[in-house]
Amino acid sequence: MKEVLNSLGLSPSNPGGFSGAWIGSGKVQTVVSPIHGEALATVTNVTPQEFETVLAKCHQAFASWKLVPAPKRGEVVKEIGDELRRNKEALAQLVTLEMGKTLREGRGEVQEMIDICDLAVGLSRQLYGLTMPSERRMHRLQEQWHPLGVVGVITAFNFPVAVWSWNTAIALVCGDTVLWKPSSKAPLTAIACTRIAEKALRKFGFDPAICSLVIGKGSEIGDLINTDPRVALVSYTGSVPGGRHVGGLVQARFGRHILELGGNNAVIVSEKGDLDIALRSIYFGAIGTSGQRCTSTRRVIVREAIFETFKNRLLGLYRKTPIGDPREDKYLMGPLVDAAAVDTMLAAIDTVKAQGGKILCGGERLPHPGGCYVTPCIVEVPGNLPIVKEETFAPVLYLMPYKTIEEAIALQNGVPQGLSSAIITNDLGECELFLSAAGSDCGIANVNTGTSGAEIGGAFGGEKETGGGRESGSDAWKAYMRRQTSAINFSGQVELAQGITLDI
Ligand code: UN1
Repeated sequence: MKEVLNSLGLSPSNPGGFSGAWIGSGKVQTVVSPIHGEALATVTNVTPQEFETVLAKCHQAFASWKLVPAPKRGEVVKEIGDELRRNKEALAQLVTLEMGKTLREGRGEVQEMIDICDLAVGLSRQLYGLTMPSERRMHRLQEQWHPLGVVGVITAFNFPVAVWSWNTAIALVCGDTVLWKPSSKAPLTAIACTRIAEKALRKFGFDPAICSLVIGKGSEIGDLINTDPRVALVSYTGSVPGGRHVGGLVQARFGRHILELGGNNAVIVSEKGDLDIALRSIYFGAIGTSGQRCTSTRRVIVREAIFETFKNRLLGLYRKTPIGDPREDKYLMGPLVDAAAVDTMLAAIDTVKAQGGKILCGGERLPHPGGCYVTPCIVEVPGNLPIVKEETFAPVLYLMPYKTIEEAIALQNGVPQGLSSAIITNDLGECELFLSAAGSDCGIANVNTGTSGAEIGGAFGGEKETGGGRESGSDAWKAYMRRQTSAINFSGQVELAQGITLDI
């Protein structure tokens, strides 16, 4: 444990603020691992005054960073990616220690960071604007993309490093500076990443405040970000109530936001699909990260004719789920992030029972000194019961039958969230219907693969209560830049648009 912390530049006690220098004199927080309840290190939160210092520096750094040619900014991101490659194993281990996902998933998360850096490096030479034909003679109409400003990145515990990297790698090549407020449940990984970014920025002689950090409570430090007009864009990943709060504050000052909130992701299993593919995708989707991904599979909608067969095979897998220390390869499921998460899961199970759900397996707290372990749970439900419409951030999977594909799609869409969805089918008609305007209403709609594990190349995010924001690949970068439309007249005369004449 010590070696991992040391190799990433962490000490037994760490300041939680950075903007070129490390500061922090607020509340001292002890970070405890959900694996065994042992203390990992302490972090000193920033005070509101220190927040002001950090934001002022981060904002000041924008003035020169925005003038650096984008491909040069890309070189810094390339260096961050290389540094992540060198530290992949240590960082994955720290992620596992701090929030409890399995090491194989921790490695996957760091890989996701490396991948987005590669994407952003390429993007740094492709921040294209368009030219359009002007309606006027000898005029040119064009749009170009300029850096936006400080991007406030507020992240959740479940992907403590990847979500920062999706935002940061893109924001940096776009010429923005980044102010990161990580989850208070995962501050050590945030310090480790900030050190990596600091090293890369210093290597190229840039102001390290370009990647700043503030660790503190959402209600205090988070709200300072949300309300400050110097923060041009707030990218928030978290719960629906959290997003409603952040979105309201940012909107009230006409700031921009990217909201990536809760999911309630379903897989439709058709009798025309491959059952083995269905089982593997759903099993990983539901128990991966102990059901704590926003893309976790929460509902399975199974064709009536195969319901019993599918249910029994899934139960077989669930009952032998190896649960234990996520650092050991033999375990597929580690702990939940903390004791409160266990309580929330157990409360949801009580509620679904009261609402008519039938517990088929799991849903128990596992006795463990200091760790937060549970057994993954499957509940049979007749449809979207009230509790099923809520996102319970835990390994609880609701199983429901359907008769027609239209009914299955209506069930899939019949929740307030709209992040991820999938269908398992080899029927072309079903597949196309699911992907059509009459199909899934989610930001992600997959065929013959599960709801989680989105690749960074696509834009990531969802609709309805998921918040509508998009991060990561495709053209998501446009949200991190300022679009400017220009009409350039080289005719030597004045010609008004829309055919208006001016007789003077
Ligand atoms: C999240 O849970 O906030 O698609 C992000 C996935 C990962 C990212 C999840 N690539 O499951």
